[in-house]
Amino acid sequence: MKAILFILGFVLTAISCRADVWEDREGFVDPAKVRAAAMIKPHPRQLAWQQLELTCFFHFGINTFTNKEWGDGTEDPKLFNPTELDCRQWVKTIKEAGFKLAILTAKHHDGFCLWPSKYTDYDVAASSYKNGQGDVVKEFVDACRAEGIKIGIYLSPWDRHEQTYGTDAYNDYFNNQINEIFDLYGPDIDEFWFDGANGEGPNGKKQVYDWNRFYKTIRERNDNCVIAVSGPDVRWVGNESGLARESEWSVVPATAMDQDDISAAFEEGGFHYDDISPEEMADLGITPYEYDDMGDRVAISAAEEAIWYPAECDTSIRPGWFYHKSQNGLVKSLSKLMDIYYKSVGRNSVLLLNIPPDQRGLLHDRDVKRLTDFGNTIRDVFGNNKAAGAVRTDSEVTGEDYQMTIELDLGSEEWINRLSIGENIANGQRVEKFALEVWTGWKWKEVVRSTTIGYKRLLKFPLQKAQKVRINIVQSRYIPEISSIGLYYSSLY
Ligand code: FUL
Repeated sequence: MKAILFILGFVLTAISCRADVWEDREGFVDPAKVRAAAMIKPHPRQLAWQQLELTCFFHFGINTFTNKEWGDGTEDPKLFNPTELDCRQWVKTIKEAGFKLAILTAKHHDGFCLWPSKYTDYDVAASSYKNGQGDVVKEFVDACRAEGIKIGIYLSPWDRHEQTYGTDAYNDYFNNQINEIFDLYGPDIDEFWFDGANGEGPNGKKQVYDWNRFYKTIRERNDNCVIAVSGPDVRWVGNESGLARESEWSVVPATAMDQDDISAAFEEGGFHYDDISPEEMADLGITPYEYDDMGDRVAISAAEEAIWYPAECDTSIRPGWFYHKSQNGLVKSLSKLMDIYYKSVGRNSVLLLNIPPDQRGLLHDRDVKRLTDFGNTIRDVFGNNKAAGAVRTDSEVTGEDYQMTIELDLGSEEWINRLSIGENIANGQRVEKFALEVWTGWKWKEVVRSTTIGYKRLLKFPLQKAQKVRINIVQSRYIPEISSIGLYYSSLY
């Protein structure tokens, strides 16, 4: 009994010691800079990307046939030989689960190209697949177009095969390949994904990338194409667990775009940690990025310049990025995927979920089943918005913190325990602190409080029965523009 009381006491103390989510970080605040940050808007290509919410990766290549995660570029291209390749199966599966864009690893760090490239002979043309007559990128692009899924290409800057790697000539090589992708499959490539891993090439040299040249090429070929991670449009969230921060700002100091820092973060090990939250990483002292709030008032005040640079949360449905038979039993559970959904899409980020095709060139049954369940669960939980026909009354905006309330009359008493709320981010991201309250019949009762909103915030709260609810905007950088509010009931997720 004593032991139980002791444990209970410990747990209660731990809970009561947890910092309030509204607690501000100590430090210098410049109100003019904070206000200016609220005026920063996304580029239309960034806005369109954010609205996708669910995007996916297909890691497929020579590693699929060697059972490796990182090939070293010496693998025999003949090993690449999917027996039942069907990109339409991949794309249909993800489409049915609600995903809107897919990214194929056209070239991973091993340098092996999934399309017949005129700039190298280390590609599908040298493989056994269709006796060298195949083109996986074409099959992928055709499948995406047929299913109405947007197209993304992962082209690894780090190349462990190409002999020119580490010299200026490699920048030509890489730039040529970007152009070649557009020539053969564009112009409607919607995303280029450049990771930050930058190791040594076959000659032991490291590459100094001509990033600006690559970006310019992409902009010239398709100005709507988003350039992610080692790129100016989309920011890597900083871990490979699919989890955003509690407060995830799309406006951050411009230094977040520094390519050397991004590479260093990858090398420091940001990508080694699966199933670990940013908060846990910070506790462990692993801070390749600042895992705490990157865009709070203190961060913005210290920055010379702030930019719109929204977060993308990448993770794999399995422990590895590539398919390994031994991981068939390790496909992430539905509850894990739903937790990731709440902490990525539900925290102002886009989820980039990897599903690796197997050696047949098909998504494995277990992954298909899990994805299908994932899509159905999202539809179940968020399909019935109890606030859809609500009467909404917005108060005046008052004070330096732009406080206001938004009252919703649902028309009848409803059971609710999930909130979805969004800002009109076309005009910027502004809200810093807000709460959800329900009318008990004689007073307003707070049921959950949170920090940033951005494009979308999803929150769970204890089950309530209410007809009137109220969003209380407690602190905002400028006039709040709340464009969507949803209230739902979920029994499990
Ligand atoms: C990292 C790579 O090293 C991994 O293999 C994987 O492609 C991941 C998405 O990005 O940088």
